[in-house]
Amino acid sequence: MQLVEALRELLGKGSVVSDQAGMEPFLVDERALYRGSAACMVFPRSTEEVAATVRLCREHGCAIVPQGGNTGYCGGATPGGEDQVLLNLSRLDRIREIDPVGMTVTAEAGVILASLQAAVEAEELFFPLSMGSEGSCQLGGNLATNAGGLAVLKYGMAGELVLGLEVVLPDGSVLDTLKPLRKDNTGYHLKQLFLGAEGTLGIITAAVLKLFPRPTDFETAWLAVDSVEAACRLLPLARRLGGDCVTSFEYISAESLALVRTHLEDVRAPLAEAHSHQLLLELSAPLPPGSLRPWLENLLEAGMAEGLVLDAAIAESGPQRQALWKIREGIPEAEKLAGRSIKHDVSVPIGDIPLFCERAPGQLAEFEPLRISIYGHLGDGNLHYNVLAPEGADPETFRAERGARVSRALHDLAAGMGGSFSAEHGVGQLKREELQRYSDPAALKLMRELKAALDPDGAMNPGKLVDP
Ligand code: FAD
Ligand code: 2HG
Ligand code: ZN
Repeated sequence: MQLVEALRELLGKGSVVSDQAGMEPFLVDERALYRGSAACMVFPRSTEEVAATVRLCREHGCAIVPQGGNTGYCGGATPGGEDQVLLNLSRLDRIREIDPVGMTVTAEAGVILASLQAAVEAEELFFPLSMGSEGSCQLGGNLATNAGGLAVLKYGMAGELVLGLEVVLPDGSVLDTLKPLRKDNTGYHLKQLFLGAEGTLGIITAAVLKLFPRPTDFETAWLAVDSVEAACRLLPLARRLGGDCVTSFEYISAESLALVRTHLEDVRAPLAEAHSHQLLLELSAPLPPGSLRPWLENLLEAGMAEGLVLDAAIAESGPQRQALWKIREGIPEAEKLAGRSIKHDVSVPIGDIPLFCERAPGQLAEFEPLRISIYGHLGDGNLHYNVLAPEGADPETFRAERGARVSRALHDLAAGMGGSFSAEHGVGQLKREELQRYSDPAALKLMRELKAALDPDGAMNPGKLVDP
């Protein structure tokens, strides 16, 4: 094929893969919902090579699908045909600069999130984006999906951590807003266009990110709470009495904990008795170790006095803290090992989470029997309300027969409560129909117009999010 040869000439033989076996692992998405195909796969090493690749593909009328760590949940990085080139960013993996005074880092899109965290920590600084996939997801993918994760409550979503971006546009030109400025009101904030655009408007090649002082004191506790409502009432109390240091406020249902205990090794229940509703609460700050303990004790006492907290286990060491996080972060893996789940990533205004949880079983009544694993970022009003086949049933058949209707029922419920069908995982190809169904018509029109203005030929990640 002419284009593949031209790409080999441009990038070098070692940067182009066109055999099926070599491409195979990159053509299937994390959840194995999609199996794609592509003319070839390229691994450019620099912004210039990305730009030249885009121009060459454009000349040949070929579309481009950007791919980071391929951990996305909505099939956004899976290519859709042999008229598409899969552009993997993993070789753009340099940290260009860490500025300890301005507290910023300039890093390329292919840097793995955990490597970025480690690099800045070595400089006594902190990049707060954190999630179970951090060992393989990449900065570019995090920004393209505007990922959430485990510390949004304190630090915000991925996009809120960005000061500037470098983006290769669909015409092959480079947009450079890569300035480490905290304040810069000079017209439209163009970087916002690409945060959460899932690669449909351009390819992010680098970013300037905000850093924070590295937390040195952590208080992590596993709490049993009386109900989801009690958990929601505890949140403002914890934030008030926690000295504004509450970093994570994660909900874990009994079913989610049971899945982890059944399917992962070396997992002990943190509390002696079984409870229906649990929280993983973490306070952290750049303070001398031990400083936060009185805050935590104070808030636990207040929570118990109000009947919200039933029991608590406080991590007394780094390994104990890690053991608690292993449970929370292990839930997706445990669900996978249990035969996979029908995943949901809904958000509603935080105070309405109890109402959502009260109404959801009614919405799902016609699909019984089923198992429900509810967990997630309660402090952000975002739950993963995941549905599994009943014990003994075939998970694939269950999903095929009921998946779409189960999801529709839960998404309708969230939307009816002013919520979102995708709080943090994006749209990709999985939730395009939902985007049409739930979006404000004016918003949808504007999205299409923006797409048409930036990418009139629809050459950037076609079939994802919206088409022009
Ligand atoms: P990919 O999957 O490769 O791509 C995702 C999308 O971004 C695609 O549309 C792709 O085309 C586009 N893209 C990738 N790189 C670029 C680029 N450089 N420029 C433009 N577009 C690009 N997500 C959360 O939000 N919160 C969580 O807590 C969370 N936990 C997870 C836990 C596990 C165990 C797993 C497997 C996933 C989890 N995720 C979570 C989902 C996923 O890890 C995130 O969406 C992540 O941000 C995707 O990054 P990636 O590099 O793997 O992107
Ligand atoms: C999490 O919060 C991720 O662990 C994954 O967003 C959610 O697998 C899921 O359902
Ligand atoms: Zn999540």
